[in-house]
Amino acid sequence: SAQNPFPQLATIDWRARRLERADLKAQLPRPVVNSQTAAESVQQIIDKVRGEGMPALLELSEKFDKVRLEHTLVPQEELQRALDELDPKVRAALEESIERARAFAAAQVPQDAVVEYPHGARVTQRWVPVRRVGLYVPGGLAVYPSSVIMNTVPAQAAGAQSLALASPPQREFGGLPHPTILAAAKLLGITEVHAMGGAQAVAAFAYGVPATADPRGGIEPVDVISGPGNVFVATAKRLVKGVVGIDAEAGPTEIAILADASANPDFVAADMISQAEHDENAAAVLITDSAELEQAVRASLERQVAATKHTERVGVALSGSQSAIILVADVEQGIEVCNTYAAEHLEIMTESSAFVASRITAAGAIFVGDYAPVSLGDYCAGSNHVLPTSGTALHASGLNVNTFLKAIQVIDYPQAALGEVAEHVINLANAEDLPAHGDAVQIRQRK
Ligand code: HSO
Ligand code: ZN
Repeated sequence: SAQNPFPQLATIDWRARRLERADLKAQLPRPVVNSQTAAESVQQIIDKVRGEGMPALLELSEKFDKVRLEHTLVPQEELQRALDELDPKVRAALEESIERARAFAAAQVPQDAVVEYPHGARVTQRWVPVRRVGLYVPGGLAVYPSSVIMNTVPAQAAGAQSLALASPPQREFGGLPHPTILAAAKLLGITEVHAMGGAQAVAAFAYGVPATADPRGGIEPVDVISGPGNVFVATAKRLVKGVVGIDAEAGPTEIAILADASANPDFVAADMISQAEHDENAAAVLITDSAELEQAVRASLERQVAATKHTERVGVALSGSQSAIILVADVEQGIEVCNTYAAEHLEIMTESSAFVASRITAAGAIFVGDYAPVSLGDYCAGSNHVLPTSGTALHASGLNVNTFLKAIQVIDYPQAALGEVAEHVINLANAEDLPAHGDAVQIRQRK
């Protein structure tokens, strides 16, 4: 239809209605998710691996991945072979991606915070990396070497000593993980790769697997598990959280674009499609104050969706209730919508896009202007592509070196410095009816 091309994408018209924040939040397009379903079977898998170790792990691989292994550890020669056989163009691209990501991650390492008080007292916040990281990489249809980079680089920049990668064994590759994953691991300097997947891999990382007669058999427990995965992996990570740290749970991927009449409609449509290509539940939301832009984007979608490779998947994602064009009265209202939606990826294609971007207070990542599409950030911008989804950007951050760091507070008070505050400690201790707390200070005051 010439009047309203690509009608399967909904329009939400808020031009005449300025919603209060709570209503706005409730009426934003979001997918419906059910996450509780897998918990029981996943807990059983975790308990089994925890209780029986390597034999259980191998038995579960046979059951779920249809591969019978003798141990999980991938030989070093296989990592080298995968790298040798990698398409040189892909290798060059991965190397560029790694180099840019490393530069940005290195710059994120925080300085220790030190404060000095009278008489030589000093309190320090010292940043220390977690010792060991378990990185999960899915197998199956979506083989994303870029995600290996995005998870590994900040862990290495943080200074984690030990990094193990798990990815499901694949029948068609003789029980090894996908060769592109192995090649990416080799490029990044990862030497410990395990052919294991699903909830059982998460359990093995969280609780470790005792050594067996086979010296390749044991898996040391990790401190943090990161990386994407299917519903079983996500559920397992949630169930072991607390035993280990985890990165955020990733929901369906999403893009929001704030654009005005100055935006290029073909760029807007291309970026919506590129995100919708990920999966049928992916969300693409355009927020604009320009009805002309809306029509031009619809016309462009009509052409570009028909021409793209994954037409069907893209069509489903764009016609779902999670995707829409939201019409607002002005860019100001658009900013308010963006700050409530808290998109995983937010693109700003407006006049003064850098200024508009500076007014954004909730987003996983902001892509500024016409020449910073999300796909740049997915692969080669230097930024991380593991970002908070489903509105969690209201409180959470994308993957960065802090995910793999913890802060230790160091208290260093000489005697005179303690003397300076002794009275206050004793008085507060008494006020809380914890006089032994005060005594521990008093006993040090006797000369
Ligand atoms: N856009 C995805 C990341 C990705 N894209 C990986 C391509 N490969 C979620 O941020
Ligand atoms: Zn992507």
